[in-house]
Amino acid sequence: MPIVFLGLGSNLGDREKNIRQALELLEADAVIVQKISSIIETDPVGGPQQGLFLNAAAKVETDLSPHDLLRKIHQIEASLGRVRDVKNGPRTIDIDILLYDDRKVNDLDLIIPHPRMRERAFVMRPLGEIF
Ligand code: PH2
Ligand code: MG
Ligand code: MG
Repeated sequence: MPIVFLGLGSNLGDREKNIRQALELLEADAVIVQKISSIIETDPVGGPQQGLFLNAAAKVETDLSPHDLLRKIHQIEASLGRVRDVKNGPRTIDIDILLYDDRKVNDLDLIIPHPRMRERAFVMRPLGEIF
């Protein structure tokens, strides 16, 4: 099965619960969570003034295609109260596909590897723990 690394972030509501629930909802359906990094508190990068984030990374296995996984991620984000208004603004949960096996995807709605992951310590620190 393809191995996928996900980045998770939350800075609204019960941040840790949001991250754990997101992983449970992924596991409920077609995704096997293999490893979860520690959850770290990070300063917001970009966007408006907003509260501190909790960030984590997860190693998962799934037979879903990249786009089917993205669709599932958007459903889970919506079910956890994510409202997409301000770019890079506060959110209950953000789930990003960082890496999908060795695949490269360059579509309007999905770029893999995640184009900004390498410059973001809030992604690379947790990812480095489980990679
Ligand atoms: N996500 C962003 C923008 N800025 N900052 C932190 N600390 N953590 C995030 O997850 C984050 C961010 C866009 O997705
Ligand atoms: Mg993001
Ligand atoms: Mg995202």
